[in-house]
Amino acid sequence: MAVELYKAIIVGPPNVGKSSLVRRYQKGEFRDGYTATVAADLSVSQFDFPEGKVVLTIVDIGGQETFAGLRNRFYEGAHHLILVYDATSRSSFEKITPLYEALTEKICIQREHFLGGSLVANKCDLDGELEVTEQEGRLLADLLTLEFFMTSALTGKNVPELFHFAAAESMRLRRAS
Ligand SMILES: Nc1nc2c(ncn2[C@@H]2O[C@H](COP(=O)(O)OP(=O)(O)OP(=O)(O)O)[C@@H](O)[C@H]2O)c(=O)[nH]1
Ligand SMILES: [Mg+2]
Repeated sequence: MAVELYKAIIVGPPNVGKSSLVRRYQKGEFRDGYTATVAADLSVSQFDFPEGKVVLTIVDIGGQETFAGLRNRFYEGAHHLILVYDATSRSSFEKITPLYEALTEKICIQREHFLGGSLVANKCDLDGELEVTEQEGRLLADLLTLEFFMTSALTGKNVPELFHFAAAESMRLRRAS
């Protein structure tokens, strides 16, 4: 059976939980402490669909400003974009639109060959501390034509669904093009 290879990039401001989402998905674990991702981390996941196997490379890009110049290098050739904010941080939500615009401006992620993506509201386990409503998140996702997920790397809520969508949507969009 054919194997299809896709690349997903996971992008967002620092400290929103990008690496934690990947760690939860890949290893089924969660860590409390924060270690900023230096430049980027790569991992690979496999998915079995009725149509065939998908191998998804997940590029987890460090959000710190120091890596701003480097980031563009990792965008190249991406099939799927996962944009993450922290639902307990209004300022992280406000950085999503400029980040999205910067991404789409780059040669490698122009709308016509940039395929699919999701907007992710992470840290949804912190009920009492939410600074961004679900409705605001959904509105922005609609505006940017992204799927919307409310996740928690701590509890694992919607984490498999997020990465499964990335693989399935990459496959679907390639077939549709
Ligand atoms: N309560 C809660 N804390 C979380 C969640 N996800 C991540 N965290 C915490 O948030 C902090 C930042 O998580 P990281 O995954 O390192 O954030 P990041 O987006 O990869 O940060 P950069 O690599 O600097 O871009 C850590 O202290 C995590 O333990 C979550 O879903 N719920
Ligand atoms: Mg990280």
